[in-house]
This record gives sequence, C-alpha cells and structure tokens, in this order.
Amino acid sequence: MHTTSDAVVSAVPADVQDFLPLNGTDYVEFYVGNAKQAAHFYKTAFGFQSLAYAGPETGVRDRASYVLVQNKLRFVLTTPLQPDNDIARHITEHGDGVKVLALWVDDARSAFEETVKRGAKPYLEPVTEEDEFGTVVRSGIHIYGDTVHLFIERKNYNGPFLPGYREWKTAYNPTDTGLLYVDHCVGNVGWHEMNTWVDFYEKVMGFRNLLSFDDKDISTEYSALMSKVMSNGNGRVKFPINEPAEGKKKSQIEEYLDFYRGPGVQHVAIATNNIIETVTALQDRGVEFLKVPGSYYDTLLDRVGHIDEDLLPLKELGILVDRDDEGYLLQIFTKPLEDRPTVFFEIIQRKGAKSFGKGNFRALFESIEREQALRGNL
Ligand code: TYF
Ligand code: FE
Repeated sequence: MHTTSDAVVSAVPADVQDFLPLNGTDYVEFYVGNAKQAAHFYKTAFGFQSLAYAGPETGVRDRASYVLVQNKLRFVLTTPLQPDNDIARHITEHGDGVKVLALWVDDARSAFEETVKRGAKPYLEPVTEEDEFGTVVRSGIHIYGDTVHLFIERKNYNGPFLPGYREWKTAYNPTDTGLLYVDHCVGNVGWHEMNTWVDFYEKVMGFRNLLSFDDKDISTEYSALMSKVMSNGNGRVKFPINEPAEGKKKSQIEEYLDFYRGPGVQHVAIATNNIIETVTALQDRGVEFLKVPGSYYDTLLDRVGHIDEDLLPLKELGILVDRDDEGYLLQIFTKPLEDRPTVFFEIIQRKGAKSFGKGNFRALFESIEREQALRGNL
C-alpha cells in the first residue's frame, strides 16, 4: 500500500547551520483583474477578515492591494491601476494567479545575500522601510516562471501589515471557516524542468527532497505527472514541484501550463483542525470541490484503518483520507478558482501524517480528468 517513497526522511542534523532560516510563510500575493471584488469573494466564500489596504488613498499610484487574514494565513490581492505595468502584464499573460510566495525571516539582507551568492536571480535588492509602527526589511528572488519569493523581516515592526499599508476596517466581517495556515504551495514547471527546480531549492535555498513521486506512482489513464516535495530545515515551508509526464492524453500539468502560459503556482494547501466543519462552511458559501465516486468510501477503512471521523460526513463532502507510517491525513481540493483552469486550493487536516496523500492520487487525478474533459482539454 505504501512504498518507501512515501516515508518522510529525518530533519537536518542540528549541527548543520541553516544558511536560510525561515519562520514560515509570511503571505501569498495574488495578482488579479479586480482586487476589490476578489477581496469580497475571499471574505464571503472563505471567511477571511479585512486587515490592510494600499492604493491611491495611501499614496500608491500604480496599484491597489487588499490584505486579508484568517488565523496565521495572510493573502494579498493586488490589481493594476494602469495598463502598462508589471502587474497588468502578469494578468494579461497568466490570468489571475500567484505572484509572490513571501517567506518570514529574521534577516532579509542575509537571506538575499546567501541565496544570490548561490545562484538566485535577484528580484528585489534589500530595502528598509519605516513608518510609525517600526521598520521592515524586504528583499526578493525569482523562482519558476514569473513567480518570486520575497523575504520579509518584521522583527522590529508591529503595524497591521507592512509600511505603506493602512489598517482596513469594514463592517462586513463574515465568520471564519477554520483556515489556519499554509501547509504547502505546489509549483507546476515545464517538461523535464522538475529537477532543475529541485536543484534550485537544494542548492540556492538549502531545502531537502522529502518525497518523490514518479509517473508510475501517479499516472492514471491520462494524467501523468512527476512530483518532488522540497522542505526547508525546520519543515515549516514545503514546496512540491510537479512536471508533466507522457500519458495517453494531455496531462493536467500540461493543461495548466497551456492556460497559465508557463510555470507557476498550481495549488495552495491550507491547514484546518476540523476539516468536516471547514468544508461544510465553505460548501455552504458556494466553494466548489472536486468529487470522487461514492465507491471510494466502500473500501476506505480497509485502506486506512481506524479513523476518528464518521464515514458518512466524509462521503457527503467528498473528503479524501490517506495514511502513512506516522498517522493519517484528510484532504479535499477545490475546483480552479479562476476561469482559466490554473490555481486551486487544497484543504488539509493532518493527524500525524507528514506525507502528501499518495494513496488518493488515482481517485483525485481521475476526478481532475473528468473536469478536464468537460473543458474539452483532454
Ligand atoms: O501537493 C501534493 O503533492 C498533493 C497531491 O495536481 C497533488 O496535494 C499533486 C498534484 C496535483 C494535485 C494534488
Ligand atoms: Fe497538495
């Protein structure tokens, strides 16, 4: 049932100095066509709260950015106010998508120097910004496609978000849905590019390869792909990298690459402590999830053994379950959140398991293929 590739290797030995210490994900920034409406959608459908805003009213001329928060999860939604800036070009090329995976560090200058000297392409030279709440240092490097990592140093800052933003309060505050923090963010890269980016995360970022899935592990009739999960030293930041593999018909990764017009973030996995409550709330608010056949649940307990949850709500909601050596996990995937079949979310509850749901790949990918076929892209 579980092969060795599903085992999670141990952490970096304590005596090895981590040259890029990361405290976790700071925020995920999306470039979108209409940030005001997107902010309303994420508040209404996903239960985020308003946190901060930057735009013409705060002296920013070329963009408007809305910052949303839910527990430790922060999303920034940014839209261009001009037709000819990088944000506008990003949207024209990719549609709405993830531009920035921001990482929380104690030293943004060192993060920049250590990664650039190992070969990272600079995106933002270290800059120090101040306001009445203190000082923030930011820097950034390019990753796959047009996506970037920003390093955010906020140890001397206690403002709502970042300098340049003001607090954003509204009377409209839908209740949260139990979303807690980013568990992992997956990138899709081009044909035969996975190992280039695995090398990048190893050599430039000091990450390790936790798990690998080859096309035999995860090819269904059509949707062949390969994937390697990269993790930083303390395990707080995990970036799986997918590449398409040859199958009978078009891989789901190829469909993404065609519509995103290149590599980019495929899914953001968000943790919850109660997946049944979270998914019930999301579904009530109109979030659409991929479905698996009811027969998936006929043999579920034979595959995963005892679980604390009742089977019936899992089946009604379409929540998937997988087990590894250390425990089990529950997960479910939204349909793409844009008109282009590109970015989607995963909701995940870990009960000991540190793996990535390999036992669900067949059911999940067959479900993705049914959607691909409805779009005429299979
Ligand atoms: O992040 C992961 O590896 C799991 C599995 O298109 C997965 O969530 C991999 C590829 C994909 C959807 C899910
Ligand atoms: Fe995932």
